[in-house]
Amino acid sequence: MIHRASVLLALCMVLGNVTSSLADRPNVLMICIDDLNDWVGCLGGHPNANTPQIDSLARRGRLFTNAHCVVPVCSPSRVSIMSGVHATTHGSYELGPDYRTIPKLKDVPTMQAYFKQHGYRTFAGGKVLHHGFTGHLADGIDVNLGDRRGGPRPKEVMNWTKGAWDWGGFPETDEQMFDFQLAKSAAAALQLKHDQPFFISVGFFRPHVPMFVPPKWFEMFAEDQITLPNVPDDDMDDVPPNFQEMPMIAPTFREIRKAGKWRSLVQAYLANTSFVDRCVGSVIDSLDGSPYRDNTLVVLWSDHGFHLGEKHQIAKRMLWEESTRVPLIVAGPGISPGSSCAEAVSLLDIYPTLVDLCQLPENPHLEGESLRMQLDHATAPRHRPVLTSSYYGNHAVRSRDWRYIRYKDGAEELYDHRNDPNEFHNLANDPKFADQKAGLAKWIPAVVADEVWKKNSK
Ligand SMILES: [Ca+2]
Ligand SMILES: [Ca+2]
Repeated sequence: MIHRASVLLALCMVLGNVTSSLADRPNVLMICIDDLNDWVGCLGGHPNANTPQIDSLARRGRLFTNAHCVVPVCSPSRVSIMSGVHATTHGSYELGPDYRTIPKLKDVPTMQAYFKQHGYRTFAGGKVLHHGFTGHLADGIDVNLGDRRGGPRPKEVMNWTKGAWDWGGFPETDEQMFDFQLAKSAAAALQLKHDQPFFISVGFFRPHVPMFVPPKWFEMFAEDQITLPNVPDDDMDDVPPNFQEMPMIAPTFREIRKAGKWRSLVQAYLANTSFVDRCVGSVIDSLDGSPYRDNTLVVLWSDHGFHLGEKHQIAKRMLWEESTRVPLIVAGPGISPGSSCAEAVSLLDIYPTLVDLCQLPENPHLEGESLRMQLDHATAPRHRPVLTSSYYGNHAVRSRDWRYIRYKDGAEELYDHRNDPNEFHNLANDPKFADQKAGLAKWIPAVVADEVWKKNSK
């Protein structure tokens, strides 16, 4: 009899543990921002940046000051984050195919689907995947928080040409902005009574072009007092021509400068960034006023950076620091506040980190590494640098202190960030750094997946 009671007691304890482990799992609030570079206060990328909400979030968790994207353009960056698979494996290196059409990802669950599969209720709204959670990917999302992106556009041109590349103070109020409405939806979702752990993904569209936000955000930055990026006239003299004159949809830096619009564009980017910071704050305020404040992991990232003149470029897709460096913050239970990590980390690491922190079973598809060690100890070293790829055959390797770039034709660049954070001095042709180059180059796979764009895009 005693024996039977002991067995029953042991069984109850085991069952109790299983039940409590599911209930005790942290919730996840993932905030995705579009085209936000390091012009946030806590990253020090621009002296006029005004982002109190993101800075405050950074102080309450771990700020990664050396985080980089997998591909410096929207769709492949987000496909890589949400699949946990690198571009050199899935083969999307440009603005291109929908996740669903990439053969290598056929059996790879999105982060959201994986969490749903393991007991989470999933919410998503705005721009999370570039093409949205369409087709079978929609099965991974329980609640859609809205598909609209950004905000309304004015009828007349304000500063540049009609279309995606205009900017200015429009519309009148925050409430008219779709991003702001999305923040409200996410804030409301955080106030619901949740009977199971949740995974909320919120994707804000600004500062992505067109850079229209209400005038009050522009008024925060007097155009004549803005600091312009440091762009030496001769900066490109020591750079191979590969990515200097890529045909882009964006206006060129030359065109922007010639039209006398550089200062105005910089102002627009700062204004749009402060607006999106406000949206982030609305969501975090709601979390803080909810019962989930102490049991929710908050992850904030941007899909890639953005040039505002640096390396004589406007926009993205390059392999330099301004294209690849992004904000990445992880805060929540068990993460000590107030310190930052300077190790090079990849957005590919987000999926395995969340799987690890939420104690989900290992997903064998994931190619990144959990950041748990850096969340436990901000100074814990990382041994694998970040690989960023853009257009088939071009790669950058970013370690803690160095950036190495190798283009498809073999042309190279090498920058020492300890002495040259602006990447002004290309050291690739100095024989003194041959070993340094070789050490970084070995992280570029000898064989990479073919580009899938042409076969699968419509
Ligand atoms: Ca983007
Ligand atoms: Ca230079």
